[in-house]
Amino acid sequence: MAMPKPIRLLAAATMTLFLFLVIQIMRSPSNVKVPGLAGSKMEDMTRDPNLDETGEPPEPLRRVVGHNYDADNPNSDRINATLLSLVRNKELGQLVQSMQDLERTWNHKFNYPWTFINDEPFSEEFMRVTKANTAAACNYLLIPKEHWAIPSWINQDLMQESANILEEQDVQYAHMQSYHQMCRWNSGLFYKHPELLDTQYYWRVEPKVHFFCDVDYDVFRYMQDHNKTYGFTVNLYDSPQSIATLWPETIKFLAANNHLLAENNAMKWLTDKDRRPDHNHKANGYSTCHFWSNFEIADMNFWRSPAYEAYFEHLDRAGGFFYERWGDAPVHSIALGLFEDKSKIHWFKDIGYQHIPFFNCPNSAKCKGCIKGRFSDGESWLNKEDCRPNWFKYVGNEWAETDSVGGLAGAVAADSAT
Ligand SMILES: Nc1nc2c(ncn2[C@@H]2O[C@H](COP(=O)(O)OP(=O)(O)O)[C@@H](O)[C@H]2O)c(=O)[nH]1
Ligand SMILES: [Mg+2]
Repeated sequence: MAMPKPIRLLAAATMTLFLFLVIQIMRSPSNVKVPGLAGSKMEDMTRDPNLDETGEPPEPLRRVVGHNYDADNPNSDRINATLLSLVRNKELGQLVQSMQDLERTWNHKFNYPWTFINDEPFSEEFMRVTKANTAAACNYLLIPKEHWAIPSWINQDLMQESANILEEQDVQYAHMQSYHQMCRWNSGLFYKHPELLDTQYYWRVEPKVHFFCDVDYDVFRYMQDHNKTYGFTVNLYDSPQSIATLWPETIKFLAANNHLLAENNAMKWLTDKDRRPDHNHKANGYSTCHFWSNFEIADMNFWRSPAYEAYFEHLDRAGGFFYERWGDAPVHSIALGLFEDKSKIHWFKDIGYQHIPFFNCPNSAKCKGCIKGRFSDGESWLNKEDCRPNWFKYVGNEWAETDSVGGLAGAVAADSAT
């Protein structure tokens, strides 16, 4: 029996729509484009720059010469900096593993002091074992109670209710109060510890991380000599559910403090909505791109600046460290992206690093134990959490000039020759 014409038309339209959808799904991801060849920028990553042979960043670089970095040299070339680890006594074994990696690849040469910090006193065992794993000086600090405590203006009932909602949205650590306290402390309090007030640079080290590559220059001197504020290894998307109102609060802050915006800021990296529109949508205008802050090499003077102080104060009063689960990573990253000149943010590409489940693993004979270019050793969907393509697109790849040909540097050269 012949179908009536309207039904035939409907069937044809449905078939066309179905075919269109199948083609869309089977197409390679739409965000893989030809790399932009303007200067050192990349429109998107078609190839991980960690596959290109990587050496050291540009000179000047300070190296070990004779005894200039000996642990007991009172006139050493070390500058005002420390390796800094917030850690619990029960994490001693995992911390020692991180220490051993960092001592082997870098600190046995430069002997920067370690600072361990805790909300409870360190055990005798903790102090004995950590000291035994370095020739450098070790300091053990207790966090002042008022820095760690949940602030008086936080409503505990609301906090519990909010944690229930976050948990329903699969936000990790929703009900773990200490995790919220840790994120707030790492955001706006660590550099206010009375015994750190005179320290300028720090390298944050967490338990259970790995370092893979020999680094033969003083990274703190690199920061100082090259006028860098912040160094990262891994650049990621965040879980939008954990920070739903962080960007709206940031916009409110900016409305009254627009003058604090750096001229050469990284706003576009923070607000991109092309690559993961859903993330931007759920985070109310924030791409969720951030530097993964379990690794940071940075200048505390940025956190001590009036701009950051005012921003942290605003966020702290808004309560999102407890009513949501704002992490120190997005908070630090938004502040850097807005208030700092983006040329002062450095990708430590040459520092091979892992914090489960992500890596920064360069292609270099100095690296052992990681697979060059590997971004994650978890499920393959984790690869889409990489936010470096946005960083390269809006800020650039500072290594493009120095990395060996074959990768981006080669592509740029080839393009300008035509
Ligand atoms: N002293 C102390 N350190 C903590 C506490 N919670 C987390 N940390 C430290 O904060 C850092 C981040 O915590 P971690 O459990 O690694 O969180 P994740 O990496 O986000 O899963 C690590 O250095 C932990 O040792 C806490 O309650 N007390
Ligand atoms: Mg960790």
